[in-house]
Amino acid sequence: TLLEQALRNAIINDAVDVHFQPIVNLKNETVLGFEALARWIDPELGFVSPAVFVPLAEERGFIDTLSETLLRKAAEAALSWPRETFLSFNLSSAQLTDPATASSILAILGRIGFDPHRLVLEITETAVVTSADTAHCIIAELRRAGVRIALDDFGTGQSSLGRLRDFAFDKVKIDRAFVSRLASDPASEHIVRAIVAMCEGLQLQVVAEGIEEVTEVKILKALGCSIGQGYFYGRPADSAATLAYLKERN
Ligand code: G
Ligand code: G
Ligand code: MN
Ligand code: NA
Repeated sequence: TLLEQALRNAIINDAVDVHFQPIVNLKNETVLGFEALARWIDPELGFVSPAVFVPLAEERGFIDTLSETLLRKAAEAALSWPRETFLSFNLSSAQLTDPATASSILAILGRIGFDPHRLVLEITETAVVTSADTAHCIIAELRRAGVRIALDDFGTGQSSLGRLRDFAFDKVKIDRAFVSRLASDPASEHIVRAIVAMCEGLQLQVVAEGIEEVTEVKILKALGCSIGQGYFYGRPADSAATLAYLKERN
């Protein structure tokens, strides 16, 4: 298709870019890390969302190439950040069905000289369901090298609490659907409170996604959630703007 060909060309021509969104300590607003988010503006098609082109690349079998390009770009940019600042990177579910994924990620980090301890990989529940055994092996290999794993979009999709026990995660990211309803919907508040308590018991870090309002920050803090991201703290921005953002804060 036209879109597929345009995306293949964009990858070859290095035209798919990576932007970064801050992840902050809600108590003192220090920046802890950034989530890398793929961005592509095609000269003819205009802005194409990663929600469209990532699934397309998965379906057509070139998600590995796309993801390698994105990780290389993201890690290269992150080399200019303070050493304690982590890089959070989204893995697609198809990548967790391919046993070669762990070694390919570690090889990219090695070539760039990016410390695996600074990398967090975000995976979704769907990803660990489709190919559980392979996903287990990939996650174990990455964690042995120091990479941390975050369960993304928690609470939506095929949630099973058992997965928090069966898989070794380091962090849980509460889906923004709960965060955006915090101020208006008591049920969301109960759900977030329960997730925070459960994660505390399991010694998992909790990150609230999609924070847009100061009211949400206040409720999250009262519920014991101390890490978050969202437009309230910063929209995804390119690597130059991200560096400027870091300089301004230090
Ligand atoms: O930032 P935005 O709302 O446009 O992202 C839309 C979706 O695309 C989200 O689900 C996000 O996780 C996903 N996404 C963004 N960047 C990447 C990426 O580099 N790799 C993968 N696999 N997914 C990404
Ligand atoms: O699926 P994942 O959580 O990786 O996707 C992150 C998506 O959420 C990205 O597309 C990003 O642009 C978007 N996002 C980040 N912060 C906010 C926010 O505060 N509000 C909304 N509506 N979207 C956000
Ligand atoms: Mn994510
Ligand atoms: Na998410």
